[in-house]
Amino acid sequence: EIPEEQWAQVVEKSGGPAVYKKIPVQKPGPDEVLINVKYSGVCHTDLHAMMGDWPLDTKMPLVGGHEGAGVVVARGSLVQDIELGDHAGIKWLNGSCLACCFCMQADEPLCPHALLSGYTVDGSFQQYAIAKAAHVARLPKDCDLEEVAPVLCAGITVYKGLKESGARPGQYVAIVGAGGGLGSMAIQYAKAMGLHVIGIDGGDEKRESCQKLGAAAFVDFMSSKDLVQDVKDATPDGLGPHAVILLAVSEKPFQQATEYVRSRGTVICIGLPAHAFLKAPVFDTVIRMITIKGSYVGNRQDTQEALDFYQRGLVKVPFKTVGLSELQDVYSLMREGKIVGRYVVDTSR
Ligand code: 8ID
Ligand code: ZN
Ligand code: ZN
Repeated sequence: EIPEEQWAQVVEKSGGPAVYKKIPVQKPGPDEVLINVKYSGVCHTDLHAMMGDWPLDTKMPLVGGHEGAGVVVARGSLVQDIELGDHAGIKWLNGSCLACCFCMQADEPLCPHALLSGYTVDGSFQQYAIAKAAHVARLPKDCDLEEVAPVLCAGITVYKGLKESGARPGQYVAIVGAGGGLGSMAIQYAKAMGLHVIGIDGGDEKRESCQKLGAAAFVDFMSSKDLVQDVKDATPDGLGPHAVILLAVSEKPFQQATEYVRSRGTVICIGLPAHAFLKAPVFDTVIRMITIKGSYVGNRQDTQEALDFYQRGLVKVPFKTVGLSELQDVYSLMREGKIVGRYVVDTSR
């Protein structure tokens, strides 16, 4: 039975807060499914969206959330390859046109008509959410919806970023922001891909978490006297990591990465601190042949591959679960940088 009304977290003005209240349940269009969201991960992007951090407007009022795992409860007339009762995931890319030059090449995150969950369309911080059937993640029937939720953004994004880095098995990768949601996942994907991981983050709790998840070395950005040297020293020949995955929500590490990346290495930018700029010395970038790239979520194939790592037991983010009603408290902890791993919200409370 699909109710007329449901609980949701609604942002009513840029800057927040999110308000826990009842709103109507929407009906899916012909090419859409309605998903009864059971659990949703809380990504730092949701906080950026509420705060209006980026030069791209959100819808308003806005239901955030884009790591939603649940059960398909209704589908439009054109939807054929997904059944009622199937497990499915709502990810950042809610829909795309499937016809532009980017969609044609499976670069659908670049689609100029892309719909973004919890940003330009309502997302998964509600009990019933809509997504385009073509884009929902197909989740196996036997998978734990609470545990898999963070794979739907954090997992897909870091998996794609690691692929974009071109790092090969046996090489070293620095993960910056390694104690956070994306970082905790990145350590494990990197390890599963045969890479050595240097985790960079701040504080003992994050150090312990990174080491437990498999980082070979940890550099504390808050206490290190010479971060660039410490990162280089964490590689056996002292020449620095072959790739750097930038997940931090601050500008400084984006300016430092080209200093410690190995010659011919690649710096992958994923974190999206507000109003930040990249800066690198031209001389070094040229004579050390450094590549600097952006990486943005993943396509449908990346999604299923990232989920496959989870299914094989290779990745599992450390997470804490609270009620959807407590979302605002999660944002407070996130703003203070106090979250190790991910928070997941349970939409039933
Ligand atoms: O597709 C994309 N590009 C994409 C997808 C998903 C998320 C981008 N993101 C962006 C988010 O919008 C956010 O800006 O990635 C960033 C990280 O998201 P998150 O992992 O959900 O955030 P978090 O859990 O708060 O972790 C951030 C970590 O960075 C550390 C913090 O201590 C925290 O553990 N950190 C900071 I702030 N400054 C640091 C520094 N100077 C740092 N770590 C190392 N050095
Ligand atoms: Zn996200
Ligand atoms: Zn398109």
